[in-house]
Amino acid sequence: LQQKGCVIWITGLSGSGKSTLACALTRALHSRGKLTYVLDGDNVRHGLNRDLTFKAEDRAENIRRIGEVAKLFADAGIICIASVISPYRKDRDACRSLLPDGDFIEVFLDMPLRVCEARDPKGLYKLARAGKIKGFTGIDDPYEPPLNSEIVLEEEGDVCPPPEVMADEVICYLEGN
Ligand code: GGZ
Repeated sequence: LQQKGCVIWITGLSGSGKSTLACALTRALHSRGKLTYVLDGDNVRHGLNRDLTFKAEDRAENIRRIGEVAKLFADAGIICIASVISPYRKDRDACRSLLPDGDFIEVFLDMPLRVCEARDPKGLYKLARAGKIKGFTGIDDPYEPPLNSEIVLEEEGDVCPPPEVMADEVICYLEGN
């Protein structure tokens, strides 16, 4: 297998486009003959992490488990893409510290709350604003933005670049490093 494993950690608010980016990135990597695996927060919470809620200690445990599993994939030579809100800096940094330097690539999908809330693909922001979901990230639970992520993806003049363009940015980074 001519491939070195690594972890690409996509962090950002609900509705920022993490899953869509993970999907575009997987497709782009596959077309280059790379083996990938996506660990998506929402999916993992239906299986491995179905015992966990959204209170802080459970989010920490969610991230810890996803970080450990991502490391297993990376050890096996697979490019593991984790797409999870991962709102707390110390939890993300703990996942980073599991891997050798350079093997954890943090991608901050820096979409403003205003944009994510306007998209509201599952109507969760609406429920959170109405007080029907408590402790929703960005509304009444914190999101701590990364300070030193390898890649920051943001709007360009009020327009969000298409997922394929953002995926290309990540691939450029991987090729250059
Ligand atoms: C944030 C929530 C919450 C609360 C349910 N806060 O955008 P989605 O809907 O499809 O994906 C979100 C998902 C977040 O799971 P993660 O495992 O990524 O979160 S964390 O890293 O914080 O552990 C969202 C939905 O679950 N969701 N309740 N209170 N997002």
